[in-house]
Amino acid sequence: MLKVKVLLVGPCESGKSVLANFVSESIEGIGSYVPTQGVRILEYEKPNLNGSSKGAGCRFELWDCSGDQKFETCWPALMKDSHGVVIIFNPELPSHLKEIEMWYSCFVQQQPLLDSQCLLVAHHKPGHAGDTENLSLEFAAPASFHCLLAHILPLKLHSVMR
Ligand SMILES: Nc1nc2c(ncn2[C@@H]2O[C@H](COP(=O)(O)OP(=O)(O)O)[C@@H](O)[C@H]2O)c(=O)[nH]1
Ligand SMILES: [Mg+2]
Repeated sequence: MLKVKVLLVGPCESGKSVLANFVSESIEGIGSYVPTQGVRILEYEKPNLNGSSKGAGCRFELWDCSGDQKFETCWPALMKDSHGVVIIFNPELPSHLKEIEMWYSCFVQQQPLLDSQCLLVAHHKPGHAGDTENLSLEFAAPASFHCLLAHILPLKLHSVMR
């Protein structure tokens, strides 16, 4: 079975843990904010990647990293052997916009990873000013993740077969 390690990084309170829980179908619901300390690792399996029952399976590790830069000394250890990075930010917060470049530089450019192994997610919390149609994470997140995985998996398969 293939193993794929994907990091979720970005500013504090951007929705990394909510997104990680949702994608991995974790039972942890959405409640009051609990800052992630260091990292949480969530695992989930996709038994057949191409939709047929005979396809190869894949085990995903989602590394839900803290947005607090006090954990910066741990970042090299978190990044080791990762196949993809998802940067999540809240586009309504100017402080988050300023931070994106730093997260991209540290987690994508310095590894280095290809841009096709990186996904930038602008995550609006429900109830924000432009939320007229009440589109939520439930609709946006799986599509974005599948886009990222579609990029990462061929690269991973290539490295396995070499
Ligand atoms: N209802 C709802 N609340 C959200 C959503 N995204 C973030 N939140 C709220 O924002 C808080 C912070 O999100 P969290 O994922 O913990 O942030 P991070 O892990 O620090 O990036 C959560 O405790 C939720 O209350 C969402 O899609 N739906
Ligand atoms: Mg968190």
